[in-house]
Amino acid sequence: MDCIFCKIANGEIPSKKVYEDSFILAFHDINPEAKVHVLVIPKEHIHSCDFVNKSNSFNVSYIFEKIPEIARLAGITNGYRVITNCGEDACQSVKHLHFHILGGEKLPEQIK
Ligand code: DGP
Repeated sequence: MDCIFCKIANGEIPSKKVYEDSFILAFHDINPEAKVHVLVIPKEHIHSCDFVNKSNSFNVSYIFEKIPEIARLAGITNGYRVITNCGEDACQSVKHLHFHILGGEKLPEQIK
């Protein structure tokens, strides 16, 4: 499958890793929109929020379990924002479910 985040997950494309285990990978966004901008993805290909279902939703709860640890590992100490874009109107550019963690500075009220 020609998915850039699957290629990052399997090591074909390098990334600046923050955290990795059997199920998920967290890495720095190539185009940061905050002082710290990390993406968290499931290793399993899920197109977007629209494709979360009973058989794969474990990935989402697991990612949220791990987000505080990932934020800490990325050096975030004073709060963060978690965003996922789903579909055209939300400008989802990579069609593999991912969660943006933004922090490391005082964020504007609206970002992304
Ligand atoms: P979204 O607009 O929500 O689909 O965000 C996709 C993000 O992925 C965007 O902030 C830039 C980031 N991105 C795209 N390609 C790469 C890549 O090859 N490496 C890394 N580290 N980030 C990428």
